[in-house]
Amino acid sequence: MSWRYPTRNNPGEAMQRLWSLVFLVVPIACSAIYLLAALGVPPLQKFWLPPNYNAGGDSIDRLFVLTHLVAAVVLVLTMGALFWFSWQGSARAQATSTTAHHTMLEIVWTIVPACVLIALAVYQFPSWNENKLLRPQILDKGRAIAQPPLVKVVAKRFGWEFYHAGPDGLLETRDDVFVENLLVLPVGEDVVLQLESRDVLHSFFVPGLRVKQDVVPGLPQFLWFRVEKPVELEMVCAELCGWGHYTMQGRVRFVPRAEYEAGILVQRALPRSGHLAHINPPVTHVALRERRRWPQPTRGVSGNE
Ligand SMILES: [Cu+2]
Repeated sequence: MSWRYPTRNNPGEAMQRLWSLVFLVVPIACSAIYLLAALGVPPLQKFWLPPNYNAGGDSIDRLFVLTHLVAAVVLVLTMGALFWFSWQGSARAQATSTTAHHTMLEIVWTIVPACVLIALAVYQFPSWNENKLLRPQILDKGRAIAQPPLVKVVAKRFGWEFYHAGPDGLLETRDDVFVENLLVLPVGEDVVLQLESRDVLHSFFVPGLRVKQDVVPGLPQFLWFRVEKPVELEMVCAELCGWGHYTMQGRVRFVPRAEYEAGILVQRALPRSGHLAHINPPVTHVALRERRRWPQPTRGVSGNE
């Protein structure tokens, strides 16, 4: 290949070369940032996912990495081709290609991505089963039944209500314990949550557990996970649900079973809107209380949010 430097005869060539370089430099810079974030290099590590605490989250992480590797290969190939052809084209801007159609090329770039997507879909079956289909089971009078939920999570504009099953272990009974924006759960066992919405679409997202589930009005959902050590994690709403969507944050705290049960008993003695305050009160409580004092939108005016 031979290329010419810009001349008076071809004044647009320099600009075309500049754009070719943009196609090369932008993906390289983005990929470098992405790679450094994945490797945990500060301060870029905050762009990556936090550590995973859910046993079922490992398969999701493997799927995440594999999907990104596939996407990286596609990115390098397509951006490389884009750079190469635009650079070459800029050197012979006046030349006109006679190729309008290439059947074999189109067959290849349709079948190869289709095969890759099918392979990814098959690869994720076990993870989907573990995290979405095969709810943990318990024995009830010698019969295996789906494990009942321990907490009912009610999403609303703009916050989370948590109804913890009381000492009877059942939901929607008189001994349920209500806590707002703080979900307390036991470690070392499978936990099932029942998700409901009081108003619009929300999404229950705990990055540290790798769980994200849409919460749909009128359609209770179930979600399960297992955490092996005490930890407190961030919880957010991942569905744009209105003006205060960004304030819809909560905490999920995993404590030993004994501490969980003691907390439930203490909580039952408190007024209905109290918190599990004796369990190492979090700093976030102040912020969460403040948030509830925020003005609420007037009824009827907020329909288009
Ligand atoms: Cu929301």
